[in-house]
Amino acid sequence: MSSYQDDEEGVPFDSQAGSFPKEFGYGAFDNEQDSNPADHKPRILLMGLRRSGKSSIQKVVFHKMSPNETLFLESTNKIIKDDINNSSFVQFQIWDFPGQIDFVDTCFDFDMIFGGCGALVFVIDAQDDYLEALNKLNRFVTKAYKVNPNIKFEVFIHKVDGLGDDSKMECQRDIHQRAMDDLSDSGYDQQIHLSFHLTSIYDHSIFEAFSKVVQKLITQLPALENLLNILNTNSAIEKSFLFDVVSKIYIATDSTPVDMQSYELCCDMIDVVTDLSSIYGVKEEQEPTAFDEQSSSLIKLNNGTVLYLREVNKFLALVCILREDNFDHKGIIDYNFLCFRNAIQQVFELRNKNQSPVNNSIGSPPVNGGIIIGDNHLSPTLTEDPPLG
Ligand SMILES: Nc1nc2c(ncn2[C@@H]2O[C@H](COP(=O)(O)OP(=O)(O)OP(=O)(O)O)[C@@H](O)[C@H]2O)c(=O)[nH]1
Ligand SMILES: [Mg+2]
Repeated sequence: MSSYQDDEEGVPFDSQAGSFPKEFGYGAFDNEQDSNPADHKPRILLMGLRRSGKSSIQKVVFHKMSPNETLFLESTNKIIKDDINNSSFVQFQIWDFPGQIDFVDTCFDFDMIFGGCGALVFVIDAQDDYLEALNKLNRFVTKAYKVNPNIKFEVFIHKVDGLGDDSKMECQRDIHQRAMDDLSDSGYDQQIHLSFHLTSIYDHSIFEAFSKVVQKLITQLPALENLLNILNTNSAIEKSFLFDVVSKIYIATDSTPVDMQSYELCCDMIDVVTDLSSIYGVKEEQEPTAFDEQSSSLIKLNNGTVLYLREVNKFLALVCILREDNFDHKGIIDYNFLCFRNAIQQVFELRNKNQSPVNNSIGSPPVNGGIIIGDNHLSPTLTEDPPLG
C-alpha cells in the first residue's frame, strides 16, 4: 500500500530511509462516493522561489522522506498535485509549484488555481537573501486575495536550522516588518492577514507549522478543542493532542499553549508505537497495519510524567501527557476516553450528513459541531465517577 496517491510520475519515492513502516499508509477514503472527489477538496498551495524548500517540505511531512534525502530532489518543473486522503476531517490536496512560476506564464490559470484554494503557504529561504522572495510574496498574495478573499496566507520562514536563536528572531521580525510594509504600500494591509512560522525540515517545527495550517481548514476545530478540554478537565490530563498518525501533524489540541518539547515527545511516541507494532504486531493476511483499534501505549518517563496513546479511529490517535500520580485513576481516564471517542464519532457523522459532495471547500458553510457537543450533550457523558468495576 502506498502512502498517498501522488500524481508525480517517474521518480517513485522509497520511504525506506525514515523510521516509518513502509506498508503503513492511508488507504482510499472509505466513504468516497464522488467519481473525482479530489476536485472538491480544499487545496493547500506551496509557493516560493526556486530552491526555497517547497518539495522538501511536502516530501518530509507527507511522504516520510528523511531530511537528508531532500538534498537529491530535483527542481520541480510542473505543478505536482498530491492527494491527502485522510480521515473525514483531513482531506485536501497539496499543490507543489515550480519556483520559477510567475504571472507572465499564461499557461497557468490563476483564477482556477486560487479559486478553490484553502491556504497558500509561501516558503521563504531564511538562509538566502529574501528581498526577491518578499517581492514575489506580495505579488502572489495580493493576486490570490483578489481572486479568493477566503484564502489563508501562511509564510514559512524556512531553513532556520542554520540560524542561531537570536538571528531566527531577528530574521522573523525583519521579514514580518517588510512584508507588512509591502502590503500597506499596495493598500492591502487591512484586508490581508499573513501568519508567520519559523520552520525547518530538520526538526519538528515543520510538522508543527503544517499542523496549524491544516487546522485552519478544519471547520470542526472548535468542537474538537472543546472535546479535548472537557476530557482533560475530567481526567486530570495536562495536555492532549489529536494526531493524524501517518503524517504526525496534530489536527487539534486543548486550549493550553503548545510547547515544542511536549509535541516532540508525542511525535516520538507515535513513531515508537508504529515501529514496534509493525515489527511485532499480529498482521492479518489481507491488510497489514501498524495502527488499529487495538493500538494503545503507555510510556512512563523518569520525571514523573506519563504519555498515554489511544486509537480514536483508523487515522487518528489521542496522545495525552499527564502526571504519574493522576494516572492512578486509569479506569476513569479509559472510561472518559470512550466517551470522547463516541463524541468524535458524532462530529464525524454530523459532518458527513451535512456535507454534499461538492460542498467541501474552505468556503463551505461551517458545520457547527459545537451545537451537538456543547455542555448539554457532552458533559454528562464524561464523568468523574469511577466506572463500573
Ligand atoms: N538546511 C536546510 N535545507 C533545506 C531545508 N528544506 C529544504 N532544504 C534544502 O533546500 C534544497 C532545495 O529544496 P527543494 O525542496 O528542491 O526546493 P523547491 O522549493 O522545491 O525548489 P524548486 O522545485 O526548484 O522550486 C534541497 O537541497 C533541500 O535539501 C531546511 O529546512 N533546512
Ligand atoms: Mg520543488
